[in-house]
Amino acid sequence: MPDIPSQPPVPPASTPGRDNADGTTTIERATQKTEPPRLYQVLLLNDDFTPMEFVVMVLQEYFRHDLDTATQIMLKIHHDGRGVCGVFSKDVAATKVELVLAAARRAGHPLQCIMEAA
Ligand code: TYC
Repeated sequence: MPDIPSQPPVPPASTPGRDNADGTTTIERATQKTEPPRLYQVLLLNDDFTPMEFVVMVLQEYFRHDLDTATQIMLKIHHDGRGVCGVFSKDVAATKVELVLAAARRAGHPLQCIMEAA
């Protein structure tokens, strides 16, 4: 009759990432850090030629601002040289810039629209 041990066997002491005495290897799971996606501001720049009404339309149609907010943002751009239309993920910001520039060129206006990391 074999002796029944009173305690379960103690696993060998190990160092993470090292081979153990019993031929097994202990590895440590790397902690995964997922950063939140970066956000981008889309801005309009002032110029002397694009009509105010066109800029207000852009802010309403492409950035979903109401008439009052769109007018305030347009006037801020007119006075300060630039203003934020909205903050988006990179892909959405890039698409907004493309659509606004295409609409401005179609209408024959030199309006500039850019994106910057927020
Ligand atoms: N400065 C333009 C004007 O007086 C109006 C304007 C506002 C143009 C904002 C561009 O992003 C702009 N007609």
